[in-house]
Amino acid sequence: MKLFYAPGACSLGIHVLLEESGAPYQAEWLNIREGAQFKPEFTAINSKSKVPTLQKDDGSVITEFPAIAFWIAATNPGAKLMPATADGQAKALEATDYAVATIHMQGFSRMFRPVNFAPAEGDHEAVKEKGREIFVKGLAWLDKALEGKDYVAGDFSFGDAAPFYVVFWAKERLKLDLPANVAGFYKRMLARPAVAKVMAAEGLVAA
Ligand SMILES: N[C@@H](CCC(=O)N[C@@H](CS)C(=O)NCC(=O)O)C(=O)O
Repeated sequence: MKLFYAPGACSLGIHVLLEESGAPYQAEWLNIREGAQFKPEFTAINSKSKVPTLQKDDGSVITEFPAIAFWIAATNPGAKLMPATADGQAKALEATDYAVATIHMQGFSRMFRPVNFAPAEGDHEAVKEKGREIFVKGLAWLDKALEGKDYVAGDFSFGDAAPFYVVFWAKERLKLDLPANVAGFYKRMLARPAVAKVMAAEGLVAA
């Protein structure tokens, strides 16, 4: 199985889950800064031109963070990445979808790619400000979701991977002060051997 990733991108969460799963995998750096995602060699694998992309050993491909995260948890039962109850599974999916679809795609993307939301340069500051507002609101939601818990579904699960990468961006890229429960979650995540291994493999440093 092969994960196409870019260092510090949202694929970081899937990289962590693969490492946590114990399944054998290969991590292939796709240089999205230089446009490798648009080259025919890659679009033949994922026409969406995005990481994370997971290519299974039979050549079939899974795209979209939530789908990949769910599949890794479902196919590696021994790693206990899938919460045992329907309530726990719903919590894991809820946190994954909110982190990817709202905090990342609506918040972070507005801050880093304002042109995708407003073509006129004069509107970019307002777009960035809206993105920051969405991002900060997202962190506040996550803080509440983590109240009295170590991880979003109680025990560590696939549902922690997407919150992890957005919190990594909050702390290391946006230099935001993390709310208390989120700060505790980030510290616990960084202390996990699989996370430390992936951070090192991607050349990432947590301040
Ligand atoms: N909806 C996708 C989002 C993936 C995504 O936005 N990936 C970014 C990196 S964080 C990417 O590949 N960007 C390259 C590009 O847009 O050209 C998912 O859930 O996997």
